[in-house]
Amino acid sequence: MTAVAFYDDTDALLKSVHYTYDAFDRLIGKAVDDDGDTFVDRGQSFVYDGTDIVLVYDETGSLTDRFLTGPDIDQMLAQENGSGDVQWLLADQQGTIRDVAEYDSGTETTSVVNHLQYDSFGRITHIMLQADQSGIEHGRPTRTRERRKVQLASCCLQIVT
Ligand SMILES: [Ca+2]
Repeated sequence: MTAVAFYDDTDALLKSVHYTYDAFDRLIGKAVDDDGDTFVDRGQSFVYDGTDIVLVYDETGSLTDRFLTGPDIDQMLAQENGSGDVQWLLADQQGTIRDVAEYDSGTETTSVVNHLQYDSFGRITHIMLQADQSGIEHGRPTRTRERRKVQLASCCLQIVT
């Protein structure tokens, strides 16, 4: 699939998404026209190390995410956002990410900021987000920035927009 277009009942273009692949059939680019005016509104470019995405850039060429992967299949060890915040993904004995730890360079401490629970199909059922320094917010599936980051971390084979 290289493109998806959405039309209304009068066949007016509402939105389109174009995908670009390299010679190894890896997704290397995604361009989205959110309003159907044929101009790209946002996009992403992906850089790989083998089969693993290691860098993600936005449509302006700014680095938005960087991933540190391990030698195992889909083994993601850490991710860094464009602001330089690094999160370490702590897996269990089966490689499932259970906790996310973040290093705070200001306080020189590392703390668990997310705890993940899954159902029997591997879908995230609960995310416990650290609300602030005073405690843990027992979460429900949300669409917060943290959840997006977790989705990227827990399924590095998928590309989440
Ligand atoms: Ca547009």
